[in-house]
Amino acid sequence: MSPDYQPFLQSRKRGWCPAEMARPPLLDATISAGPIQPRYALLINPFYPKDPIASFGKHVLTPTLALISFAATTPEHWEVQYWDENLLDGRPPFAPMPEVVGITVHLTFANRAFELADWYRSRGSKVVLGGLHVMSCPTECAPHADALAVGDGVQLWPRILADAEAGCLRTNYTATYESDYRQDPVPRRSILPRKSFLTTTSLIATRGCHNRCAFCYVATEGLRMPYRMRDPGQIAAEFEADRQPYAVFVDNNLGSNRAYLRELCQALRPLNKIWSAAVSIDVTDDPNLIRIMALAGCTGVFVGFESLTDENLADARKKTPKASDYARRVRMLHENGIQVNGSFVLGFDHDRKDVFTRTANWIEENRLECATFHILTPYPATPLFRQMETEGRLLHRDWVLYDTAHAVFRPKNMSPEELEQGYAWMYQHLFSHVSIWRRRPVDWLAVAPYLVGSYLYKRSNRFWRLLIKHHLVHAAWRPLVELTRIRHVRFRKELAASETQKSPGAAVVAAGV
Ligand code: B12
Ligand code: SF4
Repeated sequence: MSPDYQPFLQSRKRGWCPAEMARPPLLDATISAGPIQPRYALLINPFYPKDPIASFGKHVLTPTLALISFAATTPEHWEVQYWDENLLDGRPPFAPMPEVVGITVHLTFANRAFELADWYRSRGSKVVLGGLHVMSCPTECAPHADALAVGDGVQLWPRILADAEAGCLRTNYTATYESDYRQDPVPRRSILPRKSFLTTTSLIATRGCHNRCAFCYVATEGLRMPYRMRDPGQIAAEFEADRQPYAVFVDNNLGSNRAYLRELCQALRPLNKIWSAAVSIDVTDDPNLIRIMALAGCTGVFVGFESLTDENLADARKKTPKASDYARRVRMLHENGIQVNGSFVLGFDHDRKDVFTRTANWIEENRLECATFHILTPYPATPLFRQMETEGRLLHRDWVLYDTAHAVFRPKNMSPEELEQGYAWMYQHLFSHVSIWRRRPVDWLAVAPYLVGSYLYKRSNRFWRLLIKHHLVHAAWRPLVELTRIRHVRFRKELAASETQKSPGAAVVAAGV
């Protein structure tokens, strides 16, 4: 095992975690270089360790679009294969050896990406690294790559392959995020292993965000990502073409431009399908838009509340309503049958040791169906990172631990250990029988599907591992998802007929990623 995974494993004593969820498959050094297959490109989503106290299900809810978005620009005379190491299928393919290997790099799996890159390069493949970590730390990535792709892969990939083919690959390729987003091709979903995801329909309608929170990758130095939108009709057509009942929007914030979201909902409504998306809570400024979202099939939203303390939100430069108004806004979503998966960041400068119980109580009082917790993490090249670095508060630069499940900086009002313990307590508490029960929907008819969803999603990691290992994720969930869709279509008819709706239809799928 690579020593890079040791600190991670040592710190993971908090739940059941089989080896294959904690460490990647071995890259056998004794495998010798086979013949290179010309015009064959392999795209790899590297392994990252899973947090055993959170749900393993989250990782196979829907695929990342990082690779399949630009795979769509591969010229026809090239063969392209997709490999996601998190699907537990062992080491990535090597016979025949690809001519080009494209790897997406995030900071938490940068070490694994480098291991893979070194392994393929030493056997003759040309390795191209791209993704968020290449953008924020290019000099760290460069020694492991034949070429770095900084920025939008959709623009870069065809250039890279053309140069590889002509034998003149350059070491650096850069592109902005400012092209006309409507010109992008449809992501190439045909290369995804359909059986391995709850739904293969990850959709992305917009890029960017109207906020620029100091801790978010959107605020990375030098990154210009204006809010760009695809045509609503393009998105509806993609959803229809993938033949799945349920889609997950992976947009940073689908609610950044409300006029656009309204148009998108109009395009989605006739499909009679269901979807979830990340939105910021200010989307509830317009109650009519919430109703329109529900009528268009929105069953859940992933909301970055981040904190219940206004001073923390101000420090993070998040433009958001007052935390005291969050409860009313959550009620509005619930009244329209939209489940709320709240995302909370722990360890801000105004957080004291009571933040854990206070946040957990609020989640229960407001019956959030699901909640996701993140320890505040300064991503390199963000304003938060600079601040922590200047204040001498960073504990280390061991990126594998920058996974929002570890304290990597010195918090103001508690110790790093207390922060990690509080974070672990929050998951254990919110996934407990008693808390799941306290958060049941008000409407009794919605309680059974809520309980099924909660128990399968939150308390079944052994089951998830089996499903993933045996490619049964899709087969096991499809009937439940279809049932949710049918219930939701019925609910929408009632909602359309009534002025306001007070008896929401519950979903068994968790909202958002
Ligand atoms: C889907 C998703 C997931 C999925 C799948 C993740 C996976 N890697 O398989 C799930 C739910 C499992 C997940 C989990 C987590 N995620 Co996540 N996730 C996303 C999300 C919402 C969408 C990703 C996506 O499809 N983007 C759209 C694609 C098209 O954009 P892109 O990735 O930037 O790719 C483009 C370019 O970068 C470039 N490119 C990328 N790779 C390559 C490679 C080559 C060769 C080339 C040429 C180009 C290229 O071309 C692409 C087209 O322009 C993003 C937010 C977002 N909207 O991006 C967060 C995000 C990536 N996740 C994040 C985090 C923190 C996590 C977690 C650590 C959170 C947690 N504690 O649970 C976990 C753990 C996963 C991990 N260790 O990486 C952060 C990462 C921050 C950072 N600086 O690294 C993000 C940015 C969210 C945020 N706003 O903070 N996630
Ligand atoms: S609202 Fe969300 S996506 Fe937008 S900058 Fe803030 S954290 Fe990032």
